[in-house]
Amino acid sequence: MYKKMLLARMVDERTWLLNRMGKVHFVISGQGHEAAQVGAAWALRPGTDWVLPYYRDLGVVLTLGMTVREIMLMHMAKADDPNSGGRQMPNHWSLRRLNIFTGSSPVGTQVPHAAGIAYAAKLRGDDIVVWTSYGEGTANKGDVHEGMNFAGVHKLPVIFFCENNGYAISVPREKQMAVENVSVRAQGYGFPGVTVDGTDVFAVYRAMKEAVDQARRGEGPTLIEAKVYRFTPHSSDDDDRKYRDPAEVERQKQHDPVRKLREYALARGILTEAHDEELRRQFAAEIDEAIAYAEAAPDPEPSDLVRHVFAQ
Ligand SMILES: Cc1ncc(C[n+]2csc(CCOP(=O)(O)OP(=O)(O)O)c2C)c(N)n1
Repeated sequence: MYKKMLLARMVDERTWLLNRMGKVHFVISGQGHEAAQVGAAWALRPGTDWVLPYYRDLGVVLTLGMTVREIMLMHMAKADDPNSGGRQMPNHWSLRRLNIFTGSSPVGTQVPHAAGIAYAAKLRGDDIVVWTSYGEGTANKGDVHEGMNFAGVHKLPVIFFCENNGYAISVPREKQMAVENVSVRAQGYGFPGVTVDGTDVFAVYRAMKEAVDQARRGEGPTLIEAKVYRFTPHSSDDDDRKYRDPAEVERQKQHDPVRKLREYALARGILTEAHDEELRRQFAAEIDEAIAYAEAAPDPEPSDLVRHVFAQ
């Protein structure tokens, strides 16, 4: 779990440098969300269960098995990008071999799709669960409520996973909803809702395991709300100093999930400083290699522009 969280952080940090170098044009980060993402993905069966993530879910796709090369091909919009052949915005995750379902840019549209896939699985008797994620701002969209209602009525094997980082771009939580926790809404749809500390990978995994087991037993959906904090601006096109105090961000870094797990593992002798150094060296080399690979890869052909847009 630590390896995946560290790799997600290091890939994410590197994309900001690539952005400043003019090599990738848009970055939307998961820094601060790593424990929530890795803890959630850890409870799923890659390539069997269906996953409808949202743009911050770098830690999810890495844990399921997307490679750093594939991620860099996406960032550089190359023809071999398996997410969309370089045709979607970055972080619109999609990978056939891992059952990662392509998403749209309007937020929340993945939620009815997740309920629909879960409904199909139930009708067919397929032994799968469906997992979908979104932020707390998106939790207020009609699509999310419709998807949850449908899933509650039909007791579908679907897990709704809200990564609540307290902001929808510049709008703080208290201006988005009149309740403290998104999870209370599950009650209105007839299934359990829990709030977990999204900086604690074990707490997230525990909640996920329970939800996954329940879904597999045919007992229906769960809403999990993971409370996290976003350390970066909303995206590389956002200036977060306009709506939050940099001191708040610094304070929140005391709960940095990657640092927390590192300290936990060091204190128990599971990780040593030397091993950690070695991991960081190894990941930096893997990222360097992936960037070089993606830079040398071919761009999409202009003539392919509408491939996958219209049926052929
Ligand atoms: C339907 C729709 N409205 C607005 C937007 C613009 N938009 C993109 S991301 C975002 C914020 C979403 O916030 P939240 O769901 O809390 O997720 P976070 O980015 O905080 O992780 C908005 C408003 C959009 N993409 N789609």
